[in-house]
Amino acid sequence: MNLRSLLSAAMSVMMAFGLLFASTAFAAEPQPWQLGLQDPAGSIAEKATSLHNMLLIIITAISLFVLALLVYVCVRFRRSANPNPSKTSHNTVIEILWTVVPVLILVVIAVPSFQLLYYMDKTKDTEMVIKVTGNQWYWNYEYPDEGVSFDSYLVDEEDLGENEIRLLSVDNPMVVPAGTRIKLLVTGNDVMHSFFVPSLAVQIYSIAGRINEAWIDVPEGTKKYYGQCNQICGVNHAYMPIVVQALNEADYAEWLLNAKEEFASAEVPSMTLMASAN
Ligand SMILES: [Cu+2]
Repeated sequence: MNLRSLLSAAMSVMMAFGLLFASTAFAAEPQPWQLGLQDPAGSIAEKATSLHNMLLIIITAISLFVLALLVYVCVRFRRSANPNPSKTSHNTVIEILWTVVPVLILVVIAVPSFQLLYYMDKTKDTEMVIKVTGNQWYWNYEYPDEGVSFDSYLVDEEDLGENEIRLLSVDNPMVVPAGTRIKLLVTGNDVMHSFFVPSLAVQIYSIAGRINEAWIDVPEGTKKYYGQCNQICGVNHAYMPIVVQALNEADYAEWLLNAKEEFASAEVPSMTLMASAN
């Protein structure tokens, strides 16, 4: 078996593993003994996952290639097999190769990376806005166009209801309509936090005095997407989870109606403000 067929065999094994991980059905929450990423939800997460799978194949192929070279050199040029080592110090062909090939690999990686970066950066096609504020140690969600604002706290272990998850469930989730592109304005009130929902592939710092922008592409279907603050933010850092609850249009409208009564924000909604200015 020559080196090339060995490499292509290794590549096929890796691809099979990549497909295995990609196709395993995970919920939008971490699973015990989980390997790989959570199931992607929405276009951003799908693009991020396929980029990750491609990178996994490339880095594995490179690692195996380097390992194979090392093993070959150790065996072929060991003292007993090669008692008089050559004094070669330059080889133009191989020097060009080990410069050009890595450059080409980086280009292959850079093109989809930049595509994804610009895709994630483009918040102008979003349909609604939610302002997310990180606090020590809970999240606040504000719907500026609806005049709704509420805090979201961890559900204590002794208060867990049915289907609620220890350390991940919250009292008031961030409710969103399914099948919607949502712009997130993320800011902070005290120390640095980070809004991270793995299945939606959103991870963005929440910093006091600064507003960071991101967007999520919530797919169709009633589902909960779990996440956590992932910037070490103090003693209760582990106890400020995130739940994004996607509801169908009718349920969302009903939730909004109740929320407007229960969570009416003290501030004047931006739309009313604009109307009164005219
Ligand atoms: Cu935090």
